Amino acid sequence: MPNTALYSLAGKRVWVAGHRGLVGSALVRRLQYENCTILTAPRQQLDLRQPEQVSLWLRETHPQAVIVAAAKVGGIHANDSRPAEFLYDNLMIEANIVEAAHQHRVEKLVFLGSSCIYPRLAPQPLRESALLTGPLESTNEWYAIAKIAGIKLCQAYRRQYDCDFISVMPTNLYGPGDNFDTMQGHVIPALMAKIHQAKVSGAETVDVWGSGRALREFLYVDDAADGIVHILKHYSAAEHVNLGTSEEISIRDLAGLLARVIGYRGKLTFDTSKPDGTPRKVVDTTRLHGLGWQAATALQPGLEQTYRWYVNHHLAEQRAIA
Ligand code: GFB
Repeated sequence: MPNTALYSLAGKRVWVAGHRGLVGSALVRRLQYENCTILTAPRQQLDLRQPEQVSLWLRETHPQAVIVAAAKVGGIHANDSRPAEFLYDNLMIEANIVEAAHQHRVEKLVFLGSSCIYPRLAPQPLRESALLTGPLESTNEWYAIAKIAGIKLCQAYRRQYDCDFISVMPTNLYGPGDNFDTMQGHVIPALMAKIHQAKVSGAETVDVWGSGRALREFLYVDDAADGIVHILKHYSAAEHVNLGTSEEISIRDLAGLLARVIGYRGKLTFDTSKPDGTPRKVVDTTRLHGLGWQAATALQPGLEQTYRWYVNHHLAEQRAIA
């Protein structure tokens, strides 16, 4: 591991944009172990799609470091059915934050991309250099275009204004704080909620979308936050850095593992009228490992921790509201 950080967080004011989301809330947990002041903006006070509000927020709070964890996100169905929101909201959020960070002389900015930025049929594992080498996956091309634009914004501001803005490209994330909506969420929280409901109601089958043959890589969100902070401190260059485990699993095996973790003994059926999305998506982590970081949480313990959080916090909170 490189011993000396290129950028020290000690004594710095760090704004986590999107602190209520899956990654943002994990970043707030992680940054508590750094000797820094964490800044977060209440959503009712700051609409990140409004440039004046973003500029005013930076003028008033003057952060020295910014992590752009704010984004309109969702699973395959949300991406496929709300293209305008996924493109417009994400373009506005990232453009406003990057421009305001430049205006207000932010020392270090980390932008978070997504593994859907790579071409649908790019060689696996996906190297950073595969960006913009072929057509995108159609179910999430709108989100992907916005995320590619975010990476390019950081590169452009670095090149023209010498800003230390970098991009990290996390693989599919999961963990406490995820969106467990069965229609809008990603595969892990959506299937966890569906399988749990089936267990509680005694349903004999659970519908898994697609053929089950698609391959995905998953990173536990607290590992992702730790990796992002590590990259923030140890990396400064135009090209983005993949953040993942390089391990993949089929959706069929993932669904079986979830059923075991949840204790569901019914049958899993595959609904092939629903899309598989990208057939395979596993990132190359050579650059990440070169920076001296790798993930600590294997998939099964990560799913067990997430399930405990889902039952003890998410469902408990919902019962309290009802
Ligand atoms: O997680 P997911 O929605 O996103 O779906 P993507 C992953 C795979 O799980 C797909 C299957 O092959 C789905 O068909 N799947 C099976 C399910 N059952 C379910 C279910 O109940 N819900 C969901 N959501 N999927 C997203 C992109 O792609 O990945 C975003 O749309 C973003 O742009 C994100 O990049 C990380 O991996 O297909």
